[in-house]
Amino acid sequence: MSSNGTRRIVLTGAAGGIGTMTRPLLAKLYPGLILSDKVKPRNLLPGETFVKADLTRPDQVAALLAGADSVIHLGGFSVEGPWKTILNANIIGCYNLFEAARQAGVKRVIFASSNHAVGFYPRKRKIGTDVTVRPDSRYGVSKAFGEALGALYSDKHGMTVTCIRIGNVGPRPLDVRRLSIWISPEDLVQLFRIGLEHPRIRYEILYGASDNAASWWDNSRARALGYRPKGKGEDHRAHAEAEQKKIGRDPIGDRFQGGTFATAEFTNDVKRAGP
Ligand code: 15L
Repeated sequence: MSSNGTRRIVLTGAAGGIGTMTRPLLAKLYPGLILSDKVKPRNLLPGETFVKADLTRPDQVAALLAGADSVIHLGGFSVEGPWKTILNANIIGCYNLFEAARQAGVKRVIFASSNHAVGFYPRKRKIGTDVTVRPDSRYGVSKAFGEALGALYSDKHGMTVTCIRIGNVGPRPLDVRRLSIWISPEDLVQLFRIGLEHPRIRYEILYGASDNAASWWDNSRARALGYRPKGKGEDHRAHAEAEQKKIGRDPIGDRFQGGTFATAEFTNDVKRAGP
């Protein structure tokens, strides 16, 4: 809490894709949001404050989180990349974030995990949040690391941590894979709100998906916490199928939930991959 009684909520990765889509919605719910990134987001809204921070610099992360009560951690590298990039942005950066949060007495952290932490599960299989992670990329491994770090800080230090395995955020599903994993910005903000406010959360992993009939995920835990997604992937099926035609078939990625993330750098026999 700040001295005037309002919550000090920090949003990392504020200049990125998800930050940009959710900021206007968050600004209405949580006036006075502190935005952070390596570059300043364009068009700061009234009430938003920007604090520049590089997640690989513990001193900068500590200064960012001083006095904060909650963090929505979207910061980091958001796709597959070279090991050094993933290591710095998503492993070291994520550690710096949780450790600075602990030192600052932050009560709640929402961690933007990803579907790519479980991207080698076959599309034929419906999975809950209790399955063993099967990352499809170094990026997916870094998200599994963040989830594990969240569990450690929750169990050891009493932090309230909500990990959201985000599918794909946008106004509508981009292709057939995304019909199963799409989430609207409004529904994602609903999940952020649960993470920021629900009184009974200690540590949770939730799927960041709208109400998609083609979903591969059992998101009953999110529903039990009050999540009522409004978006429906099926409403956009015609668009997604038309876009899919332009992409064509992918004999590896089409089998797995992670799609092209599973295909990239793949050298295995496809029958031996995944559980
Ligand atoms: C992600 O985790 C990425 O951040 C995003 O850029 C998309 O690639 C998304 O997954 C997806 O799977 O569509």
